[in-house]
Amino acid sequence: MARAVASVATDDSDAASGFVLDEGFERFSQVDDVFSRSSWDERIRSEKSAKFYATYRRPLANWKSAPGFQQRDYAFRNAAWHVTDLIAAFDGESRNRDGFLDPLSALQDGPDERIQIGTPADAAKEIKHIAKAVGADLVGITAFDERWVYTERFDPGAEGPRPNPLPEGLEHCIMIGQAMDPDLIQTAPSALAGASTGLGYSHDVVVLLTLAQYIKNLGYEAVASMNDTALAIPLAIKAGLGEYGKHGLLITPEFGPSLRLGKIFTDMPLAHDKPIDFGVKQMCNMCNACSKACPSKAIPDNEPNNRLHNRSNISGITKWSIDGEKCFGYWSKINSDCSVCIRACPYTRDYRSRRNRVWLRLSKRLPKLALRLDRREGGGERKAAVEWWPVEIKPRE
Ligand code: B12
Ligand code: SF4
Ligand code: SF4
Repeated sequence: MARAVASVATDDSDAASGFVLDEGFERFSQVDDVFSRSSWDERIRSEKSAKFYATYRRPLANWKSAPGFQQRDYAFRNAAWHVTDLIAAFDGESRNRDGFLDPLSALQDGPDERIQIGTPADAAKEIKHIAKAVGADLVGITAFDERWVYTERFDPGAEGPRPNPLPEGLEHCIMIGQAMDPDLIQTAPSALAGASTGLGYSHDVVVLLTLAQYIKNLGYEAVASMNDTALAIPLAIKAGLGEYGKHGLLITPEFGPSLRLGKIFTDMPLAHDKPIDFGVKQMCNMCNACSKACPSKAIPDNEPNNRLHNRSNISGITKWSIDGEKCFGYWSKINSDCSVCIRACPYTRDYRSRRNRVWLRLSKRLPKLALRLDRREGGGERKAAVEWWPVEIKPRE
């Protein structure tokens, strides 16, 4: 299958965001992400990957006896996904799941005339206020940036590309962060930990739909998007939600990397946020906890570079990159998604505790010491799934 069409120029905000693009840059096509490739590419598609997806839809015939992979673990994981799955199926017969292959379509048109809400700074303040009231854990706003928009959407019916249209004039992007349950994450790898993913999406869906409908009710355009349409991480960095880590994920000062991202493209005039720096790069330069912990060896412990592991990496950017084929291969083996890299990262901690907020301040000034403290405290260690459940039950023989 052909790669995406080349385009692009460097943006003025790249230096502040820490983005390094070169002439080899090409926008990414969703056809090339690992999930799409598990439909059309024999390098990824296998009986195991088919079984992996099937466990999200119907019960396994034989449950595993390993703790964290038993019937109730899968029952909870799939229940956590339920609201997301209902919304994903909203546009009927289509296999282009809303929120994954298409934007969320469960929205109504607003009035023709637009309600003015003061300056862009006032409007941004109001949007953040509403987003928080609806349940968003983090909100940041940035300019629309076509470089991170997929060149094509994936069409599972045709197993190939289809257009990725966005209305003209959506100059602003609201980034939403939804925390993932830290207690569930600590049990990764497990189907139980997969419930934190499902819950993250289900909360995200409610926040995105409500906020987008509010914007539409004011007479503006709003396109609500989860994993579809565009790459979330570079937009979230630009919107000041956090910094980029060696494990290839956004790290925030509020939840570390333990969060899910959503976005709303809009033409409502909004003031933009600025990228932040709280010392992640220095920390990642001396830490390799994610790389060491990754069960599939998908996270290299190296300097940022522009090498590609395979066609599932975007090209022409100097950054840390993971090998998505290895990562997804592991998911197919365990019949659930994995969050070990989130669990292992020293930034994943409960910042409601004063002690952890002090740790975060220390991590910026003295990262080596902060890292030693984290390891001494047993940071990143796996908790037994049975400890999460209030009642112990014996697995079926
Ligand atoms: C496809 C996908 C995957 C695939 C495959 C990735 C691939 N290479 O194909 C696999 C199965 C590996 C995967 C795994 C996970 N994923 Co994932 N994934 C996505 C998805 C849907 C699309 C990303 C994509 O198209 N990647 C393909 C190319 C672009 O990959 P790449 O070149 O390696 O680039 C990656 C990063 O470098 C970064 N990135 C891309 N462009 C640029 C540019 C700059 C300048 C920078 C700094 C970074 C950057 O984003 C890419 C993320 O894959 C996004 C949602 C979205 N639309 O962004 C979620 C997303 C990135 N995943 C997410 C998560 C949480 C996970 C997992 C922890 C699983 C879980 N429990 O949820 C693991 C972590 C693996 C890891 N360490 O990265 C979150 C990340 C949240 C965060 N804190 O950053 C996202 C945003 C989903 C969400 N709605 O929140 N994922
Ligand atoms: S999700 Fe698991 S397998 Fe994938 S990169 Fe993270 S630790 Fe490795
Ligand atoms: S585990 Fe360590 S190296 Fe990996 S992203 Fe977190 S801080 Fe960086």
